[in-house]
Amino acid sequence: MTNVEQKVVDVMRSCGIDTALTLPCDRMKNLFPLISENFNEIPLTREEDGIGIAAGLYMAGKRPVMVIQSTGLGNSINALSSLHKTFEIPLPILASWRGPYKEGIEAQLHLGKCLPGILDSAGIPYVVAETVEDLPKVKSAIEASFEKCTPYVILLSPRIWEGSTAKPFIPEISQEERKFNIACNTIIPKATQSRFDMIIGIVPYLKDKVVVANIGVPCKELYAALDQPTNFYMLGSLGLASSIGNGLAQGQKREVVVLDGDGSLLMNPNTLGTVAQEFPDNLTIIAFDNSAHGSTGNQKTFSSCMDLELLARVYGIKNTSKVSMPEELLEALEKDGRGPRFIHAVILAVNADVPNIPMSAVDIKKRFISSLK
Ligand SMILES: Cc1ncc(C[n+]2csc(CCOP(=O)(O)OP(=O)(O)O)c2C)c(N)n1
Repeated sequence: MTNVEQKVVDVMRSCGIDTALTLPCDRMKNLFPLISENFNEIPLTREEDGIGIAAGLYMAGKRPVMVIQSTGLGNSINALSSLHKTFEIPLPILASWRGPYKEGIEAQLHLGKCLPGILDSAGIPYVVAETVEDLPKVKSAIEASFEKCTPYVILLSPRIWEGSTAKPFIPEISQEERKFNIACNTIIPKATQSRFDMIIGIVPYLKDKVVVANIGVPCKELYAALDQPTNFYMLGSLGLASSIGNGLAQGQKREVVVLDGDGSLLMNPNTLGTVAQEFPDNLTIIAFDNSAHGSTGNQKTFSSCMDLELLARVYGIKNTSKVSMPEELLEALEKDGRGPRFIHAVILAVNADVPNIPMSAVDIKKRFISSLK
């Protein structure tokens, strides 16, 4: 008789893993307490957020894994393709493979059956572990992920846990009274400045900071205003700017400034919750709010009907502010105050006429990683 869960943890430790991004599956429920005990655990509310955080952690010098249900791979294919595959970033993913083995939930069957084909055609390597004898394959897959700089999926069949001696563990959740004090009588000022005006205005602050720029025009405007090795230019994975910034802030000590957008944040607002929970005090998120998908032709977002600063506060980020002028943004950045910080910057839906970034994804990544060493 073997404690299979402990053996899986031993394999992860032998590969130098330091951080585990987790979203549970019932079949692996006895693994999660051991994960919490043995690694820095970052619990997720959506797997894509974890893909971005993991990329940031890796580029900051950490060795993260994800431990999720296989359905979460379905949520993550674009992020894995446009971030990890494109920039050649490693990420071992231990996924509880639902569907093919003794499955009781009909909704698990289709994706579970299609998953190997999906991974094959996305060029994401995978192995299947069905019994304890397969654990050396798990170790090789984790090592190959880091050596070959690719995501690598380890499909853990529910069969592997059968007969394990791991202690069943259901944590007790105490539901005490919770009190919140969130001011909501806000005025969102009229926008008069463009995103580019704002970026130009904060160049003195951004110099030598670790900066993550949202996909599309924001990246190109940052490149035109201030290109530097400590800039990470996103080329895809919409929604993950703040996730990547969160991982970078947690993985190293320098201050990280994220130039995010309203469209991006509304695609992945739960990243604000993860930031609030993990509380990296060296992280500042600037939400450039033009109430539009500016990079794709100004299609309206519903940020015009809401207050993004309030959203950040509702998620639990306490240090927030609102600005509409470049000098206000600079002042907010320079003001002392512990992070994580969220600055709502109201801007016009206008793009500067700036050129494309003439660097490949891998060159952006290599230059960026070297600058953090
Ligand atoms: C998953 C996904 N959906 C749609 C797109 C197309 N897209 C690229 S940038 C963008 C707009 C982003 O808007 P926002 O974050 O507000 O930034 P802005 O361009 O306005 O500064 C969209 C919709 C994409 N790249 N990925």
